[in-house]
Amino acid sequence: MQIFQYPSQPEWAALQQRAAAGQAQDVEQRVAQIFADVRQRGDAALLEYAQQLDGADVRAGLRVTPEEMQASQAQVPAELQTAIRQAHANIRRFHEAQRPTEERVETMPGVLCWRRAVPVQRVGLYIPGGTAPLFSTLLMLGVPARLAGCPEVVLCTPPQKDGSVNPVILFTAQLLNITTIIKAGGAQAVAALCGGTESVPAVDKIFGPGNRYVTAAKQLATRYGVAIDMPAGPSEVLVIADETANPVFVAADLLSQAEHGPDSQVILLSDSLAMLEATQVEVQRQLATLPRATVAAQALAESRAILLRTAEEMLFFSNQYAPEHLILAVKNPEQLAEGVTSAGSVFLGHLTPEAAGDYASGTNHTLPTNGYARNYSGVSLDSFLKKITFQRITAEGLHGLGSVVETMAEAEGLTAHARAITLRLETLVSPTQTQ
Ligand code: HSO
Ligand code: ZN
Repeated sequence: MQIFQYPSQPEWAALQQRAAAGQAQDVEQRVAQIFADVRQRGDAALLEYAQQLDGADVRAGLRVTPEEMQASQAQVPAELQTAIRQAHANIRRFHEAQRPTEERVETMPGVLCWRRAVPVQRVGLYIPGGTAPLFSTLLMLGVPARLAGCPEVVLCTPPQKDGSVNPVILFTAQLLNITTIIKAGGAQAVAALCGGTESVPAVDKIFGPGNRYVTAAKQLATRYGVAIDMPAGPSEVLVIADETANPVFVAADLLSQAEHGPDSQVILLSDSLAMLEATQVEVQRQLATLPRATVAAQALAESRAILLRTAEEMLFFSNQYAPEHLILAVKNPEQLAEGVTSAGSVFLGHLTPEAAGDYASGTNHTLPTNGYARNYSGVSLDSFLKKITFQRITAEGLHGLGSVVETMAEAEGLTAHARAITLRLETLVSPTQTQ
């Protein structure tokens, strides 16, 4: 982790740069082929891709059976079951409080307007498999989907080599009452959700992280009128640490981000050179004992430790960078937090690691990366709801509002609009007449 001392403002841009994103053209082309294939051949294509890309034979059925669901329970250690249940409860509690309450508003006498939150009817949750199947992500997506009341929730996850699905994912799905589970991964799963196949229901919105292929496929899905949660990119953390921070904790936080992937982004800001140096030493010490040290080391090679002059300067830097996760390892975190204008999720104080939010404190860990925290929020209950507006106008209301609309419509040259009012007003005898 290289230390940069007091870079001048013009040098900041380079330090805030993320690794070149951009989809490789070959990925896009391959994904487009997979899309076309799945849309044309449906399940048959999914079976082939499972064989080819996951090395799994799922000819016995693309859908997880109730028996498989039941069997998963026994395969998850009791301690892990308890932990997942606690995390589930906390995430539920936090997201339940996000339920919007809306009033009916009488904007003028007799003009009543209101809004109702309605769940997205069919949602697809994508959970990657691989070396680290993120069942925690299933909680983060499944809990708000259920609270929102989405009638159809479809889970797609790649099969393991033996054709089964990771039992912890199944256990978590059961907890969430998700029963439509498809053994399909990658771009082919996204393609299936987007339009449907014999075994896979079509959905209206697709959520969840994934590799470059999944990301490209989600982007393609939007062209078919299917919404996605947010543009995805490698995970990232920015830590602001003053002289009161504990380098051991700070190093652990940086490493928990770095171990996610070789392209994870890690930035440390401090106004104390001693803190940066101590953390640098500590990172190397802890790295040596990590099972995913190779991955973390790759991410750290691209990471930066930056010495700045004041808390204000660090905050300014962070807001410009707009990190997915921001850790405020400082003496007075509440005060600093007030000034945060761009970040996905913020962790205050020395005892609040990002890992807590990644798993179990209650907040969502599906967050905007790649600077999107400037204009996007993380996943929440809202991501699974649409707000429909309603209105009803009485005779009194039409008398009050009518001339306003007529005047504006005429000014826009839209006579039929004006007439929609005028013709009604003509039928009304008195302002008190209702309906
Ligand atoms: N830090 C990841 C979420 C995660 N961490 C899942 C552990 N498991 C992206 O926010
Ligand atoms: Zn994490």
